[in-house]
Amino acid sequence: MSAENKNNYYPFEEAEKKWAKYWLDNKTYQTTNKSKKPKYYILDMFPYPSGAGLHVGHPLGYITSDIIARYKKLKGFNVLHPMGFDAFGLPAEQYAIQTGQHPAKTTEKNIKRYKQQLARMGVNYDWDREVQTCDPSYYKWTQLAFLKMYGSWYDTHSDRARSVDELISEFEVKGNGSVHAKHSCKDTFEAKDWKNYSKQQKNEVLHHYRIAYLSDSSVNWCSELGTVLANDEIKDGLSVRGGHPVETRTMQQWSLRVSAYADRLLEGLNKIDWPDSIKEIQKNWIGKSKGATIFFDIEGSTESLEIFTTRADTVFGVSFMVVAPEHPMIDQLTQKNHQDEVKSYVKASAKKSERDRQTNVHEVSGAFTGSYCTHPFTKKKIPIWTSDYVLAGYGTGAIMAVAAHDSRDYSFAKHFDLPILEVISGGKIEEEAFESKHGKVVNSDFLNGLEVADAIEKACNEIEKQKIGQASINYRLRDAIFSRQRYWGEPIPISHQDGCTVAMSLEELPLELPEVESYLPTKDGQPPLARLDHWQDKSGNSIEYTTMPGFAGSSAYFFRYMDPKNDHALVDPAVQKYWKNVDFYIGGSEHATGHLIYSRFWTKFLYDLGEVTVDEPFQKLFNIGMIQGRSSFVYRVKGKNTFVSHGLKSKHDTQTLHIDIKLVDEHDHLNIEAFKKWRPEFEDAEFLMEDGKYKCGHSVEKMSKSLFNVVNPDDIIDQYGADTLRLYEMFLGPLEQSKPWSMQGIEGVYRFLQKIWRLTHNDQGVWIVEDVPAKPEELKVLHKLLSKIESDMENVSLNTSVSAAMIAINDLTKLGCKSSDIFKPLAIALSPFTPHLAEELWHKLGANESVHLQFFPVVNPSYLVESTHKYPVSINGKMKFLLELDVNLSVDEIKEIVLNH
Ligand code: ANZ
Repeated sequence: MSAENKNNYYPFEEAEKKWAKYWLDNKTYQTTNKSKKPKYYILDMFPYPSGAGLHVGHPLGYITSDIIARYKKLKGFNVLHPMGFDAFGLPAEQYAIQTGQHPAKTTEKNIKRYKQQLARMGVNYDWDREVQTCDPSYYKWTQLAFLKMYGSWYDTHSDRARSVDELISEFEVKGNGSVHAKHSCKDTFEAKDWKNYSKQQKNEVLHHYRIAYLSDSSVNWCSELGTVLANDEIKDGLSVRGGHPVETRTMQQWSLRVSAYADRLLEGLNKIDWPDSIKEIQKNWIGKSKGATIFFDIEGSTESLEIFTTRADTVFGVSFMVVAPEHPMIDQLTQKNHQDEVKSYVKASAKKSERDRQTNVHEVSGAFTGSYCTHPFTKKKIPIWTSDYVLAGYGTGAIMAVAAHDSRDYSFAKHFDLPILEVISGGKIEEEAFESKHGKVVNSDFLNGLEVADAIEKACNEIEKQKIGQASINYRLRDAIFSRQRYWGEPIPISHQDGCTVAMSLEELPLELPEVESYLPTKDGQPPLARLDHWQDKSGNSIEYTTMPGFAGSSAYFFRYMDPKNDHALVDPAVQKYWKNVDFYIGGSEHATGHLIYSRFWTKFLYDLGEVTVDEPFQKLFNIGMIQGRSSFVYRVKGKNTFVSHGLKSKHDTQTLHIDIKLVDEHDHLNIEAFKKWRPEFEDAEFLMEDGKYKCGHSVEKMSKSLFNVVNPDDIIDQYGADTLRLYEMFLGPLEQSKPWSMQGIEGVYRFLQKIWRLTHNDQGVWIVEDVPAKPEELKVLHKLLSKIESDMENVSLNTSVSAAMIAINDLTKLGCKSSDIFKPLAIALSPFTPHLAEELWHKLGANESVHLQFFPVVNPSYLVESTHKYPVSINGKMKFLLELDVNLSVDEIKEIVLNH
């Protein structure tokens, strides 16, 4: 910057401060709920305020939504563009355990920092609408929704949630036999049974119907974190947060009956504009499978084993049965002389997480229970095994194994030397399982000769006719475990009385999170809330100890922004009717199976209750790619304090260490002095260099504080200003792509802004724009840009708009443009991208109202028509030069000019 002409330099520091204050003072970004304009609701996935603050990867989405929000305002929409914080969460609690600092304090501090960072980027949020999920005035509504789920059941006839009171009335009149519900109740009872049930029995039955219910469920338990984790919180058998081991345990837990909504979650995908990849992930997650359940009688017992299969056509190929180690009948099935083996097998598989069990398909393991079933058609004896490749929570937790046509069954049969019976022709079953669904059925009695699809139908019909089973649909989607054995979450507003659950009344909400002396579980493994003596309701009943999971607070926050201060409802119905749902939702794809499923479920539930008028929360979804970091490494000779340069490392036995990227220059050379000061242990370090320099290694990884590769947007704003940061983030490339952060090119973007300044100011820094009419060539440049921005906004292709703006400014510079007729619309068109600079120019152009309150200039197509065309001229088939000629010339005229040339 030193070489710059100080007089003719865009003083971004002053300008950005001035306009930030102006927008705040004038409440430029305030959004009203009453407007005749069409609405547009654009939303960022709200962040968890982490202690590390924002790095340059985070703003990519925030800047994108900011640009689109500003553009939509200019296009005449009433735009809702709020921001808030997903403020409950594990890191603040872990930090509290280590330091004793209350998580609310850390969270508040982090939020403050986030807001400062966001404000510096010039984002146009209406901060009056901010929500924080840890604020009791917010979580009151999360708790209320939970209570409503507790008070509801899912009626499959009317396909919606209904009140449990209505269900009780039905039980009182006719029992549960004719109730059409999504439930988990194994017993059928009549009205008189219901009336005779004890309070506790009724309580238990109702939990099998409630949408928010208590049950013994098999959960992923992480003892290191002291809590249960959802499937999407585990990767490769370890917790995503912290990488700790996870095992399967059975615990009493609150769950939400998300599975009741499986079909609607699937169908809803057809009416929303989301990336196909995310829809596909959700479809697989919901995993609808059509098949049949079949009962196999157990030898020597009156009971039968119910299995789920999608391949009823292969029923004659069954050579053994497999039940999950957690199957409720496992003890009953295990014969005396097999007990030791089965027991130790069940114990060992509890140590594995469900993911492990699904992914480690090559490790075959299992145990024979000693029991047999009878084949429903052939009446042959079939051994019953247990193995953890069969999952307890899917289907019936038991399968009929068809070794010849299912690869997992095939490996199992090979391993344990069980028969492999071919029933579909076309494969080489001596080598591998033949899993194709095309082929003719063989060795199968009444199914012989049929194609697979026809055989499935015929087998199902026969199964139903002989009453040995029925057609059935299964979903992979599980109910969502809703209990966390933690402190820093929403308290669950339920108390326990004589073994029954009691809902708090709505007037008692919010049930505020109390103070505790320690954030650790109690000695006997109870959650931190169990430490309190007074954690009781009005009647002295103890209140639930677990708290809600992370997804609770983010499942309906988008409705709260519409009406954030309402004391009487999550959102006023009229206000919700105006804003409907989010038009454009921006965030990362990592939420595909978590937040983006739960919030869709939650919305559908609120819709069923008539609380909102939409049943999909996010109409259009856009996934922003990740900005990765470029990490730097040094290589330490094992056991010594000696570091070898990158090119020499193969000659030594070294250990690779991440180091702060600030210690490395653009050629990857280490600043040795700074490195020695970085950590006391490196003070006496020695170096083996190459050509007198220490060269570091590098790689592209996730941007993360722990990898020391984080770039702070504040540093960039200090050096270049917010407008440069904004433009540069857009300039990096297509938004949906992931890409490494690099500083190459930021100078060019910075110079572009200075160029705009020099176009409008002379060498002495004096404003030189005049009220003179624009020349046609200048208008053409302007309108080309306007039209490009319009189409790019629709396609969210903002990098190409930035390049188009650069070209336009170059062209206007060449044309020596001075006309305010050009600069006025240009300031408006650039304002979404560079809001500060545009506001500065706009005011210099004589305005006294913000540029952000204007209308986007109307594109005039007549300016876009090219008046000349560059004709390629070839001689003897070789293109020699281009000749620019008027487009209105006739062929003969062109011929003449070319020949004369
Ligand atoms: C017999 C059979 C023959 C099967 C064949 C497959 C191929 P999707 O499509 O995923 O629903 N299965 C059922 N319950 C299971 C459980 N709890 N854990 C593991 N596997 C289970 O798959 C359904 C198929 O997966 C079912 O059809 C069953 O194996 C197995 F040639 O039954 B099949």
